[in-house]
Amino acid sequence: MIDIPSAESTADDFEDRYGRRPDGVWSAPGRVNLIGEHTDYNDGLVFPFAIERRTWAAVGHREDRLLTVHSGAMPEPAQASLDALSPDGFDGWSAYVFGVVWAMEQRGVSLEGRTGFDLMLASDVPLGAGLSSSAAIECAVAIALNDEWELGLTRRELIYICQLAENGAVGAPTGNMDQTASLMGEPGHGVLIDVRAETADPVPLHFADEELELLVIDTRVHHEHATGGYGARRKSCEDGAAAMGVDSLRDLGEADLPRALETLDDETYRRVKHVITENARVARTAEVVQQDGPRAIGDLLVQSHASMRDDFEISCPELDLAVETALTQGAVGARMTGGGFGGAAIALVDAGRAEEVGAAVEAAFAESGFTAPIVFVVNPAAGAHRDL
Ligand code: GAF
Repeated sequence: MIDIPSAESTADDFEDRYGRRPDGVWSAPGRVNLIGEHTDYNDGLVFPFAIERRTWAAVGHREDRLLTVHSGAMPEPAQASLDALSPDGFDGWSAYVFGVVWAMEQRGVSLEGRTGFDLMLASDVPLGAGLSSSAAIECAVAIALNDEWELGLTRRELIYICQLAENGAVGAPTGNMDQTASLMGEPGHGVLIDVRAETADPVPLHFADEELELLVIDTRVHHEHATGGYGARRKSCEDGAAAMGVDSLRDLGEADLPRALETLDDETYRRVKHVITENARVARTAEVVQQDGPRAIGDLLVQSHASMRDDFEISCPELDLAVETALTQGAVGARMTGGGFGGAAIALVDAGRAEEVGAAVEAAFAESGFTAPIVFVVNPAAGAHRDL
């Protein structure tokens, strides 16, 4: 039997490891992005939601200046000192934890006179599936330390701290969609994010009211945003904005596409076109879901996938097959979700048909000789909070 972690089990693991009860347990969720891909670092619009899969952080204070982290998923604990925090010294996964403390200091939190902590992490957010397992760790640690050290930081400030941890300590040049979804999610709601305006508004999704379920299809093709295509896409967007004479692609709309076609080389044009049209699709999806309900957003999801497959070129055969099969099986809409180059697809399906659609995707993967996918249903869930 697989042990699914919880706040209680994480507190017990803390006690087994450190010989005392923790001061508290906090948790933060992974996320699914409903629509709006690679728009966040272009100052754009995004529409993700937090999911029930979470990372728990049990924390207890220490008398000295050391930080110790254990995780059930990792064989070795990691340690750092509040007196010598530098991203160069963070090893592997511990950068997600110590990076948050480093980022707090970078953004003006004084570490002077503070004592260290012991921490136990547990998570059921799948790693490398494009569901923000990394943001879930960062946000759980950030919200825990905000309480434990009585910092009084706002959620907006925590978003920027966690993004800085990801960019400066982990080394992934991401935007802040994942951290925003994890910190601002609400049960039953999507989070409509306007990165430029610094807003994150809850929008009811009504999946259950409309007898729909959201299926995640983890292709198990692993991706890594600290290296590879993600940074290359970001650079194309920056180059495209510079060539068009604007600060960011958010300054462009669909009316600018003819000029972009004349100005940019073919590849940069297609990257820019994806971002411009994706921003428009996010705005439309938020309107349509409120006016006509979630059954009416299917075409927008499908168009988003086509744009990522053909123009932004971040899909892969497994993601395309997952989307095509789900649609053939009658899904209302389907698209890849997250940074791309692997990870997961989502499909909005009639409640009760999730198993059938999942089985069809599994069969199609087997027929193509792909690794068996992992398919599960997610629900829009609560953002980061204190559990115990
Ligand atoms: C990853 C990044 F972390 C996000 O910031 C976002 O850019 C996403 O890819 C693509 O939309 O999840």
